[in-house]
Amino acid sequence: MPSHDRSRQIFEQAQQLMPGGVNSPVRAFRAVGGEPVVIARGRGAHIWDVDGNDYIDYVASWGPLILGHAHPSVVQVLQKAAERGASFGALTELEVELARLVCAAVPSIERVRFVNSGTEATMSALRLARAFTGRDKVLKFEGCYHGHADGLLAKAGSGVATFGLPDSAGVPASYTAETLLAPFNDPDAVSRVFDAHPGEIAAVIVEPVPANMGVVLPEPGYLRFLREATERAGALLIFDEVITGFRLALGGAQMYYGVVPDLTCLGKIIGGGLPVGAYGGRADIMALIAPEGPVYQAGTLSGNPMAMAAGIITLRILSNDGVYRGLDVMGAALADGLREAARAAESPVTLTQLGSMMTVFFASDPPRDYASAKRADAARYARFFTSMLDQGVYLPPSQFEAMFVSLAHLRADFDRTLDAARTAFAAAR
Ligand code: KE4
Repeated sequence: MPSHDRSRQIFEQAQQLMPGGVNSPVRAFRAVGGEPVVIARGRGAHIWDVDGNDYIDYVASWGPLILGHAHPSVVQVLQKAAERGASFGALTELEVELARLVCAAVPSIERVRFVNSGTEATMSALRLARAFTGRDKVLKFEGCYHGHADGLLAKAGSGVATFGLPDSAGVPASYTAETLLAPFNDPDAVSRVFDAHPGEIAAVIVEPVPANMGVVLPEPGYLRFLREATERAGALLIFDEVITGFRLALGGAQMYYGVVPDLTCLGKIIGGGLPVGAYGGRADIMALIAPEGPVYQAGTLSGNPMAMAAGIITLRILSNDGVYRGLDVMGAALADGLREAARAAESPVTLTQLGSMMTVFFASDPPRDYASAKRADAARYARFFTSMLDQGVYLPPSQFEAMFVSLAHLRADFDRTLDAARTAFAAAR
């Protein structure tokens, strides 16, 4: 068994100083038990903890590290950017270059605003949608996560498509009263919400391929239905592509499925590992953003040169021919290998995979929405996770997250992963 003495020491100190000892809840391993390992460094597809244990990493910092850790080109541009000065709070040419790359790649984005997180991106996109339509209500889907802005921390009340109730302490009911909810993959539920609130809904916000209830695939025609239903109702369609943006294709899920929203939220990959979020879309809508229009949104470090430099080199590398075909092949190969390993261990597992993102559900059927995803056996996932961690494979510490393959993963990494999985599926029985 690997030693975690140093991790334990550091985590003990961390808990004295920071709530849960972490700066984001999921990192505390509470969904899988045990204590988190403290990471010292990463390179390529691998990370090492402070006790020197080596892990094949499938968290990728929750998605951003699609090139792998410490990619030489990213390190180089960051060193140069740091030498020129980390931030000026003024326009730099780097912002123009990253904006050009994003607008060229993402079908819906004619103009873009950079912020510092996915939360800021979705919060700002909703404010913009409300201003553009003059309407107050928004519709989101159970199990989809769009960051921690008050109005988006809502869960379904009683019944199905109802007013949202706060999903966190400290959020007044009035802040989620304008948030409507429906199950994902249920067109009738969406129609019922629009019928119940004619002329009131500013926007529908959706993860086009939800990854925050584990990876759940949109059923054929569902995204097209949301596009047509919002157009009919005079509401905007917002794709939260913080995870799927530049992950599923250079143009994200909207390119992959051929459904173009009015606004798109981005994050993670476009920062190359540094804090960046963005929202963008139709030029006539984006024209409402200050200082051009009346919708206020601002940020001290928005568009900072370090993050822009990392994002630019990342998107340039992703723009090379064959990158996404390679990621698709690798993702499918790993998913097939994991399915085979689960079958060999007679473990009832469903593996949902699209491109380089996937989730191992301890369930007999692939979930289609949050209610079915929640029926997965999270306790078995926790046992699987722990066995994989002890064998040097670092998976998301929650059943309701996504695993990511990067351009840095090698066949040897997959072979080692599948060896570990055969043992871990048996341990999780
Ligand atoms: P951030 O504010 O964490 O940068 O982005 C929020 C966000 C928005 N939209 C989607 C689809 C997201 O997945 C996220 C954040 N993702 C989580 C993991 N699923 C971040 C990990 C964490 O919370 O620590």
